[in-house]
Amino acid sequence: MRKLLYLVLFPLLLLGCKEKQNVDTSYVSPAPSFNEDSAYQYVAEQCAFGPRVMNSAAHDSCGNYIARKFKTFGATVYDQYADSKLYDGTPVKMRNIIAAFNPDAPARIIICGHWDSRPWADHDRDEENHHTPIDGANDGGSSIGVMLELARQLQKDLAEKDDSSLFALHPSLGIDFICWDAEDCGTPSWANDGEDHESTWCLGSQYWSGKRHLDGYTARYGINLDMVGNANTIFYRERISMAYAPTIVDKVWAAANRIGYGKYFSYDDEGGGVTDDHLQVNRGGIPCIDVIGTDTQEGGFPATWHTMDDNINHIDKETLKAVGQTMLEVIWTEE
Ligand code: AHN
Ligand code: ZN
Repeated sequence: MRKLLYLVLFPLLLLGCKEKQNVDTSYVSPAPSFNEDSAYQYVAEQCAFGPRVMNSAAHDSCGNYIARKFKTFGATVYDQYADSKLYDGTPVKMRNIIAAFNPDAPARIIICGHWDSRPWADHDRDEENHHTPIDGANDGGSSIGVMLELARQLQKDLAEKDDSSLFALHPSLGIDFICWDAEDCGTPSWANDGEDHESTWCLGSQYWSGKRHLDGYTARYGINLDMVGNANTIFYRERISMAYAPTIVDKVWAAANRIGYGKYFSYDDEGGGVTDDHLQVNRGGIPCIDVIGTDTQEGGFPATWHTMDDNINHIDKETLKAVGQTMLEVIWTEE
């Protein structure tokens, strides 16, 4: 009798689970498994240099670290050095780092994010900290950590050298990881006079959108990652992305939901737009979206945003995994 009960109940229970998750459990992804421990380690290694603020030794050393890591993963690395100026006229030496896989392929996808960290914790609850640089584990470090792990996965795939590897099946596809410099040195709140300071942010991507790292370079589309490593993080369909690249938003959100990360990639309409590096890529003529974290509790940017709390202690491996696995799904299912 008891056995019979289980026989009846068990399929019912399964049905219940399936309905709640609303995921096609029969779907088998062709993508490899993103290793969140590895991504976390790359975030920690960046933070260990100290804040990567413009014109600092920590910044320059970390730039070398990022370029070296991508090279060890088999990428062709281009450096784009350029001069710019901060909101107050201070000259800055910028370095955009571009890591190309399958560099000669014509159909390219950009995955990008900034690698500098904010020189001022001007959103910290303690005013004493408003001039202190931040570690930027989430704001800067998390995107690059995810990108490095994606590169490691591409290298593993290349090393297997069999007919089922990504570039064997899709020889016309190439992936470019672009690490923007000088994104986060926009006018600090304590110096803001209420004028429009939009152009003081995203200096590296502004430069690149006018002068690419290679003459005539273009790509199918780009995906910018920003603040993808805290707990209590959710990703909404950001407004500028929806205006310039709605089909790419659909593609990425569908990929995430297909593999069970609908909890992170939400279709709820939040309506916000963010001035970020993706805007510069769009202005340069390549459709680009922003996967940017929103705090699930408070709304708005993650709670650690531009505070002293943006450090390695607040990095959450589950969020890194959700974003990284979604990126692999997008790459591996590209037509
Ligand atoms: C502005 O605050 C104008 N843009 C936010 C972009 C940003 C800063 N992302 C991370 N830090
Ligand atoms: Zn920031």
